[in-house]
Amino acid sequence: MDKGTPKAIRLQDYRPPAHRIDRVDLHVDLGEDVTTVRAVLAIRRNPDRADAGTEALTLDGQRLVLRSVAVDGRTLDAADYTLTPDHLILTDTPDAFTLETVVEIKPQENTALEGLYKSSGNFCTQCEAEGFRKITYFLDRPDVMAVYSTTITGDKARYPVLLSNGNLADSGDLADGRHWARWEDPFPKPCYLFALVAGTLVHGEERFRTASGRDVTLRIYVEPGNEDKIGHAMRSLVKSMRWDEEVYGLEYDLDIFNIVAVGDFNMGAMENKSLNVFNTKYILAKPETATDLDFQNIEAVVAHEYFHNWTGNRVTCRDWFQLSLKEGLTVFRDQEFSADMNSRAVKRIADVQGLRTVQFQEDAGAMAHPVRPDSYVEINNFYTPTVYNKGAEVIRMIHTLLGAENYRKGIDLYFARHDGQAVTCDDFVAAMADASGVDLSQFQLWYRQAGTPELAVTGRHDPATATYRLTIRQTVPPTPGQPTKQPMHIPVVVGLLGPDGADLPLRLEGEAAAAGTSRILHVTAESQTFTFQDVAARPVPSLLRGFSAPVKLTSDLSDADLTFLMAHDSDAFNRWEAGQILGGRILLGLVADQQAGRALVLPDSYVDAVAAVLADADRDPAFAAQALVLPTEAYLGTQMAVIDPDAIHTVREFARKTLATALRADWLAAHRRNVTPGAFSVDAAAIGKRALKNLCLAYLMAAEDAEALGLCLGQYHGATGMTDVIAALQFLSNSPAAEREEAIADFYNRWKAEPLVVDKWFSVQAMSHRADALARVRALLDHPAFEIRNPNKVYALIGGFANGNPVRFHAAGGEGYRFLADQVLRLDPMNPQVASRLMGPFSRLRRYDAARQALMKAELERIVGTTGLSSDVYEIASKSLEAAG
Ligand code: B3K
Ligand code: ZN
Repeated sequence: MDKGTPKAIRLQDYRPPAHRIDRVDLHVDLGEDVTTVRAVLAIRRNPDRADAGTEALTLDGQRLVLRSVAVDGRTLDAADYTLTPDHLILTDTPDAFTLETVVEIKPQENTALEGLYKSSGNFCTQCEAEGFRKITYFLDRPDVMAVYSTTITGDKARYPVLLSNGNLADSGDLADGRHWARWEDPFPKPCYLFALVAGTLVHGEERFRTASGRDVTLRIYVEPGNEDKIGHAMRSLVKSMRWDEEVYGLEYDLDIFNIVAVGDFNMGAMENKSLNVFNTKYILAKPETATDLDFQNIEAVVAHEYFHNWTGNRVTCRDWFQLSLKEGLTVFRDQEFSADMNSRAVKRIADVQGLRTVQFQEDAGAMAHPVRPDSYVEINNFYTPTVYNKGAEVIRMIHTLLGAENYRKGIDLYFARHDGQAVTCDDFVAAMADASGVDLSQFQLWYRQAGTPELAVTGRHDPATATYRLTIRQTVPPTPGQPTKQPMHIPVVVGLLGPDGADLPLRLEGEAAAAGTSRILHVTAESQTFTFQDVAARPVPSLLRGFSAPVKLTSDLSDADLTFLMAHDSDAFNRWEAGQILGGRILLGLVADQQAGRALVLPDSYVDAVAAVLADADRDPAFAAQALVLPTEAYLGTQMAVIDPDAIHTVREFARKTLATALRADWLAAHRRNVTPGAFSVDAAAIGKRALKNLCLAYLMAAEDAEALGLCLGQYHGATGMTDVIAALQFLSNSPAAEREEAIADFYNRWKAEPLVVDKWFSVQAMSHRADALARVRALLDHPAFEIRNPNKVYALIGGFANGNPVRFHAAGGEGYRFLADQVLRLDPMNPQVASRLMGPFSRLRRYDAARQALMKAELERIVGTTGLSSDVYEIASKSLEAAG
């Protein structure tokens, strides 16, 4: 590190700010060389910090060229303040005063894409978490909330559109071809929600009338040429606004809601007050260029950012440790919205798959942290699956424990208490507990303890007493900094299936009557037994219905029990889950065979179970498409003590091929039945049929025969929608067929004008399991369409290889590791956030064999030994090394 080893920030050190800033008037003068920012701040001592006395005012500021500082109109001499690379410090200020600073910045040189930067010639901002300090001197922390006005001045021809938060108050023309606009945002907000956009943009527009009759203008701004790809995002926005009124009673609160889509963006999108800025990936869609998954992701991300207007903006976080207060809650909200708009079961399956692969891996690695972390070096490293997705599971569990009605009462109380405030996760839980009367004290451990809890369940039926006893044991594994854990409060939703497959009424010991056929068992101790009455014959338990808690569950269910659940469970999620458990068990058994050099044999009973799901597939094609996917390589890895990427890959491919051959006629028939002729549509039914059809094609291609290849090529050349085109290309990219290279070249030529489609082309090649994948990825770094400064390109090609191609990335010689470390070091000086986001696989090195660990360690040592490293990359590399021992 150039600045010495960066220091950890700790939750326990939190203090309210010594000063408050009530009002901000920003004047941003945009230039080609230099942009000038004049900030007029109304500052006063914080009355809640009587202990602060006359503490100096320490403003954050980075990479700013300070031109002047004035207090109450009096310009200060350099001797009157202290300037450091990160701060502007003023002592002896009045109790309340106006501070005016003028700084210069160079957005066109900002490759980190944090603060004010340029994308395709347009100005835009990204301030969360700590980017506002790169725009002006400020108290850059979320518990400082102010009312803003923003006046933007710029060249009218280059930047005809000038946008900021709130309502447009005034605008006008100036001499020399310049113009200006003043925006006023009446709602106090933390500076991370500030936004400014200026450029040449076109927009689509819609009107929305809120439940109480406010007329809102909705606009989506894009670069010219993309006007035809706005419709789906706009419809998604309207649906989210309506849903939030209906389900949460929350209405939009301003007259304008703007979205701007930009091509260079570090993450998915940003919820700036009334001016959301999006990665183009989550706005632009038409069937020719976007897949069904893209359409669904757009709907979810548009909703997510919109929902932040209340959960995040109106009530925000006190400090960044509380990030899950807004992110976990808002993810839960967008998941439920998508479930209501589409198939609930299929949505839940997809979310759980994501959680189990990505978040469970994080929980088992060097970066494991609680939903509310205790400390961080670089906050940008904590926008994680744990904070977002496990955080959403925590809210979901609260919803389960309280029930929908009490949950809503809790939400109402939360807003009644905290609207306009910056609060903590504890405040949220307190509102939930107070409104419902439910005791959540032990439950709060979910915010404090890292690691995935493990549940071991055994069942015993006693025909003599007609009882069924479920014994549940819980353990929470140690994680870095948390060697021992306390038992958690885990809601385990269960049902019991009778011999005919129907749900039994559930009466627990001590209860007078049965209460429902699905109920919550409150697991709160290390070991507990629950006894069900009136159970005449041995039932099959359906455990953790709907994945009611983010845990790893093992049980003594037999293969026959699982097959029974696959056929009969009334809980659709658990029908899928039973198939995954069975598939996982069989594949992991084969992995052991492979490691021991034994021949691989896929049991007939498993082939029959898959055949049964396939035979029933037309009833719910979207569900079947999920149920027929074998557990992923990443998921299988999470189930092993030491991950063996080669054996996992070999075994999974073997199983795919065996199923492909054994059920060839069935795959073909199902494929034929689900080819939808006629006009292309992206409704749920059509999406489901396409998913099933492409799954069948994937199996058929695994058999590597001429007929399958013919079907695949036919689909590649004949399809109208991107879902089918890219699926065919993906299967071809894994195939030994000579037509592979032709198709890859053809795709690029067809789509080179569409950057988001070219990203798919990079990913498909990066994730091909063919032996030459890394060589190809290296060559593609020099392809004219690859841009190292564009995050989407980096995530598609380098990220696609490191995260989406385990067998090639973990090649025993270590060349994948060397490649990733080289790219991290190349990217770090340009864009630390993107560099750091590529480091994920290294943080899990302890999960691999000694030889791979040593190779990864060597790369991490090379990274840590590099001078001038960002705190982002330094934190992940050093923590990964520490955990490696
Ligand atoms: N709140 C932003 C994420 C900001 C990430 C900063 N490194 C997007 C979202 O979660 O909605
Ligand atoms: Zn969010």
